[in-house]
Amino acid sequence: MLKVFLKTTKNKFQMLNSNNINAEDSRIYQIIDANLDRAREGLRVLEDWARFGLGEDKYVEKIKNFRQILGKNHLEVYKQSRNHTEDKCKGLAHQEQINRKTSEQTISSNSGRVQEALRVIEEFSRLHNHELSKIASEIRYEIYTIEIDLLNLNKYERSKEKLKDNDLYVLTDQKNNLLEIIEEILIAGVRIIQYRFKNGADKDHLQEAIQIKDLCKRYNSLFIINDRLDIALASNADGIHLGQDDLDIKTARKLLGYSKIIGISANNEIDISNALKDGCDYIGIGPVFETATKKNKKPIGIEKIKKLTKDLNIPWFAIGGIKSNNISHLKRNGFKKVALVSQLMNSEDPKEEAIMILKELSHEN
Ligand code: TZP
Ligand code: MG
Repeated sequence: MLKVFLKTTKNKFQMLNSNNINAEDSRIYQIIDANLDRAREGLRVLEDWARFGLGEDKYVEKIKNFRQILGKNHLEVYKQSRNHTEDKCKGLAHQEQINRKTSEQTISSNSGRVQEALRVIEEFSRLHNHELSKIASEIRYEIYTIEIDLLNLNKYERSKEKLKDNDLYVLTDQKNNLLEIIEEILIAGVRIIQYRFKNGADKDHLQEAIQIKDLCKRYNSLFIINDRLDIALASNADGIHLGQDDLDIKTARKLLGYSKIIGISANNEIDISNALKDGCDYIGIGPVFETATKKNKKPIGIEKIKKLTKDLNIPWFAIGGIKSNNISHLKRNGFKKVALVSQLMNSEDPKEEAIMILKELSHEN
C-alpha cells in the first residue's frame, strides 16, 4: 500500500523555494527535516540488526522500503530550512542512551525513536503536506508490529544459542520437592530444563509450570514444556518438546510463533528428516540404553544413534538410561549432548551430581 507514495512525491512542495516561506513555516519545516533524519536513522539501525543480527531478509526489505519512502519525501524545502534557527539542544544525550546495552534495548529504543519521529512528522505536516502526514502514520503503525517481531526473533535466536551452548538437558519428574531440586540443578549450572508430567490436574501443572518458569528466568535457563502446547503457551515457556504422537511441528509453530523453541523426539531416519524439514530446533534421540523411565521403549543403542546423527547439523541430545557413570563412554563415541531424568530427579544431592555431570561433559575426549 505504501509503495504508491514513491511515485507521488512530486508535489507542490518540491516547487516551493525558501524565499516565500514565513518564519513559522520555516520552523515547522525544520522540525520535519530533523524528524525525517531521525526516523531514517532509527530505521537504518533496525534494518542492520534484521540483516546482520538476525539474517531476516523479509524485515530488511520492509524496513529498507520505509527508509526509501521517507527519503523520497524528504523535500528540498525541508532540507533548506535546516539550521535557520539555532538548535540549542543539539548533541544532548540522555542517560538512557548511554546505558543502552543489549540488542533488545537497541531494538526498542530505535523503534521508539522512529515511532516518535513519525508522530511528530504526522502532526506537523498534516496541514501543508497531507500525503507525508499519512505516510508517517502508516509507517508508524507498521513499526509497532515490526518492533515486536524483531524482539521475538531475538528471543528465538537467544534460545537457540542456549541449545547450542549447553550440553546437559534435564527433564523433570513428578516430585513433591520439585522446585527445590530444580533450583539445586540450576545452581549447579544446568541451563535447559524440561517440565515433564504424565498424571495430575492441568491447573496444578500450570501453576507449577509458572513457578518453574520464574525460577528458570532467574538463572537465565531455557524452560521447555513436554507435550502440552496449551501449558507452554499459558506459562509463557521458552518452547515445547513434542513426541511423534503429539501435535505436528508445523501446527505447533503456527500456534507458538517465531519466538519459541520446538524440539522433537525422533529415533529413525524418516522421523529425523521430517523433523528437519518442518523446522524443529533440536532433536532428542533415544532411548540409548534401557530405562525404567520409559519401560516400553526398546533401546536403540550407541551405534544406531551414531549413524542417525552423522550429518545432523542442529543440536541433538541423547536420552534414555544416561547416568554419571556412562557419560564418558558416550563421549568417547562422539556424543556431546545428553538429556536425563532419573539420575538427577532421584539423586540424594542433585547439585553435586549435576556439577559432576557437567564436568564430565566438558572434558575433551
Ligand atoms: N525419551 C526417551 S527415553 C526417556 C525419554 C523421555 C526417558 C529418559 O529417562 P532417564 O531416567 O534419564 O533414563
Ligand atoms: Mg511426548
